[in-house]
Amino acid sequence: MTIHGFIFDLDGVITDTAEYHFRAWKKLAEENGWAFDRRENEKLRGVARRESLMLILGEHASEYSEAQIQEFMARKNTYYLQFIQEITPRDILPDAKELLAELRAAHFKIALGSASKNARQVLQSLGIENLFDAIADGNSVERQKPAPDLFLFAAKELHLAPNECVVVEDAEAGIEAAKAGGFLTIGLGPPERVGQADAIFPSLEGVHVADLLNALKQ
Ligand code: B16
Ligand code: MG
Repeated sequence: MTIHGFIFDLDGVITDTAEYHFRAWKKLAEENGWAFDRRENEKLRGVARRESLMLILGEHASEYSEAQIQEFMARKNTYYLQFIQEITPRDILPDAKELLAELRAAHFKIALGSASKNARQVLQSLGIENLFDAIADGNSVERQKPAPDLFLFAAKELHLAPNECVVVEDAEAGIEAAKAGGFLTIGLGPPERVGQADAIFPSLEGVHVADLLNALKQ
């Protein structure tokens, strides 16, 4: 099958919102006396909001009511929204914007495939919303990564079949989701994390369209 489209994850691929997610969860954890550090935060990479909270609470999750869980998620999001007000176009990861522009010039369709419910706002702050033909975010589907639903939604929006699209992801759950949906996959990061991908790059820095296509040929 010929490749006609690319679906990009947001956090860890186009920008590093992970730092802001960390600060927001940390603030909530401190207010409640929960243990939470950067090592724990690494487990939340690409994981949706509710599942992230469940990972932080661990076996203590059952001690809280649904109303409390909802309040924790809302409070974390309020903090996160405050922190991401700092985001500007300078926060785009090296060469990500250049690659998006190169893909557009080569007539590939481009979608976002992010678990975040705040993805649109982040893209606006980065000033690159216009580079995407479709946006699939945390509001688009019920089942989150590692279920393939988000990427299937994105492909549908692009009017492409999964095997005509490449998913670019930095999280293990994201690669798993893409593979489950029948997509080609590019993993960004260490093999321990994205080793299941069809091709791996440390990041998008210095990466051009030809590099992606060549890496997928093998
Ligand atoms: P929100 P991605 C993910 O973004 C983040 O990696 C993850 O840490 C976060 O919990 C999730 O979005 C949900 O974000 O609370 O803003 O809805 O990597 O899928 O772009
Ligand atoms: Mg990510």
